[in-house]
Amino acid sequence: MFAFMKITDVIGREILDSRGNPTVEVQITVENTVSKRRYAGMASVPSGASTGRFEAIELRDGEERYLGLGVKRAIDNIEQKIKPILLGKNVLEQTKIDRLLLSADGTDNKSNLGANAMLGVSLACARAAANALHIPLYRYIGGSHAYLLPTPMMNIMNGGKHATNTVDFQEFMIMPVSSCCFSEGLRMCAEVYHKLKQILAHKGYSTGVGDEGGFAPNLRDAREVLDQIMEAIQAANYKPGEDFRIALDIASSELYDETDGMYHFPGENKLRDASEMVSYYEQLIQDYPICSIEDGLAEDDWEGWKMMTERLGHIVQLVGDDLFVTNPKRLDAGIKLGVANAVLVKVNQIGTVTEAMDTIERAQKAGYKAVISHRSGETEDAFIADLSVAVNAGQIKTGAPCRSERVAKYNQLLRIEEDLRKEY
Ligand code: 2PG
Ligand code: MG
Repeated sequence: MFAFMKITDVIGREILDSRGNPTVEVQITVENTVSKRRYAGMASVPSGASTGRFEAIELRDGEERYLGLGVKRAIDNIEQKIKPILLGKNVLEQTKIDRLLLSADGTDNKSNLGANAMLGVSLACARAAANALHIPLYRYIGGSHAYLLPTPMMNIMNGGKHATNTVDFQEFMIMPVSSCCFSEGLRMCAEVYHKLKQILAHKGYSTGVGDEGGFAPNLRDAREVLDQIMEAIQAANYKPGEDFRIALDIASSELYDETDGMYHFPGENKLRDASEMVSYYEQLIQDYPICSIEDGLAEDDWEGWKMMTERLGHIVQLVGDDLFVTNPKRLDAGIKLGVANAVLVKVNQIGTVTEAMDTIERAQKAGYKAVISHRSGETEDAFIADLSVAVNAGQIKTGAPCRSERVAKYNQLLRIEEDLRKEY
């Protein structure tokens, strides 16, 4: 007899994220139509601070409770509009489920049902399906091809919108390049993180952390931050360049001012135009072992991006975050124009598992890298850890080895590494 996993219940609930703001959690229950056994899958939705203008819409209530950030409307949409459509459907048909969500929403930016409502359901369906089949989530999503643990892009110094310090770049990340495996890379990163804390404390800087767990002292500019990181790498007995490279997320859309077309660096008290930004990166790349720059120019500056790709694309990875917003259409446009050479993948920027997978596939087919990423507002859900292995992304950005919502992803990757070692 043909068995399928029938969706029997869909529950939405308002929970808190790592910044103390409400977010959506979804619980899906399914029943094996032959054995009658029941399984459940739960997932929750992250939320950004430096959000791109072209991201799918996160529905917020705008009422007094939670300072306008409540998600009761999204929850109502899950229980009143999405649940009736999904009851009785086969949870194993992820693409079909996501298509149903898309047509029920009927907008380009998911403003009707809310990308937070849709993503919660989409993720929870994938997890319920994996649970029902008794296979790990990464295996369910990635099939037999999933084998690669990602290299952490570990954010150890926070600035921009993720901290209240004077640092203008948003993220300074270390990437272990001489490690044999994920667990060793993670250990090396954690060692550097602790050395960095000692160094900052010794120099009298604050060791308080920003939204993604990186330190957030008041330093003058990127060079001063990078100098501390180089010192920490060496203090941990590693060699900058040989053992560690540096990835930056400038999040430059936040620095860009449309009225004068300039990038404003309030911490440095400086203005730069697009070409000066790229020259600035060229100098930094010469002086530090930088291998990746994310959102080096603003989300709408396609011409600037083209110039930047021509000047830097052959020496470093150029990652489009606000530029592509995990959207297959925007990525296609970028590939056609030859801008960037990597895409940042944040599931909530697009709102369904199927569309995120589509973006990843398009990137990989075009020779672009796909970097799987958390948001600055996260939960304990480690879905993206599984996703990174499922698609053999090779890179994950999920914060410092500090704050449980960040560490949850690293810990899940440790479990997956153990699992894969048994298989091979
Ligand atoms: C980014 C992200 C994650 P946010 O810009 O890449 O680090 O930040 O979630 O605030 O958009
Ligand atoms: Mg970014």
